[in-house]
Amino acid sequence: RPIGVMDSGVGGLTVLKEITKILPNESYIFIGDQANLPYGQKSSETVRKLTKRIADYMVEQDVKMFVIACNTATAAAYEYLKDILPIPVIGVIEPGAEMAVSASKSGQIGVIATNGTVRSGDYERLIKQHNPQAVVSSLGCPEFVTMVEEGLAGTVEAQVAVNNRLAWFMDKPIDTLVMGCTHFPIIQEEIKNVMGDGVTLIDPGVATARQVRDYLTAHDALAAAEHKSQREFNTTGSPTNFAKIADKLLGTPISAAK
Ligand code: DGN
Repeated sequence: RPIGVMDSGVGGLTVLKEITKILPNESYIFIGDQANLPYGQKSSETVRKLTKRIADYMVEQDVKMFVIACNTATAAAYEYLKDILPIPVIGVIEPGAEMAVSASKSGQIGVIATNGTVRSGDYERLIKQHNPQAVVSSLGCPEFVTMVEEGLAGTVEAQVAVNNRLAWFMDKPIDTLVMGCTHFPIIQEEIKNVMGDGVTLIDPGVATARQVRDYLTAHDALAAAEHKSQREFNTTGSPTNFAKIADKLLGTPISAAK
């Protein structure tokens, strides 16, 4: 049975990439809900409904696990879905918060995310659960999502937008920055250029992938070594647009269905 992975758009592919790196034999169904993007500006009730709709579809497809590869949807729907779905659910915030706490020496941690994720306060709450002394500075960067969806990663325009927005951190002595939106690892070069070597960038997708592997291992649910991996990509938006960004990111030609 495949693993179901969802996001509001192409951002979740950064999480899928990390999962497939350590679990290459598994099969995957990915859904980008691009017709409803961005999630970051919607109310948490709306995001919960949209995420539930995709979760129900995934259950119909008989996936063995549902990975919410979107921070905004994790904040809005993880607690709710993990109680009602008949399959295990994994979100990106808890693994990301834990990883940030282990990486930070000073306990001064920055978070960049959508406004929805910042508003939920989940990163701050979970980081402080692991380190009560931590000081968390969170900044909403909703325009980064649109930029990535428009395929602007790697352009001067993207660098300028990142420089302008992240200038906010210049008077904050953070040593760790969480990319709390799954679209952001796609512009991590731009982010690194502004933050410099003194700040460790955290990609929650890496920690999420480990959690997926650990769960499946503990429950004896990994695909057999001889299983041939199949990957299916779906979007509720434009398949051509999706495939273009997905190709670049995953390095293999991808065909997406609507
Ligand atoms: N990729 C999503 C996240 O991690 O929060 C957000 C994208 C969006 O819909 N704004």
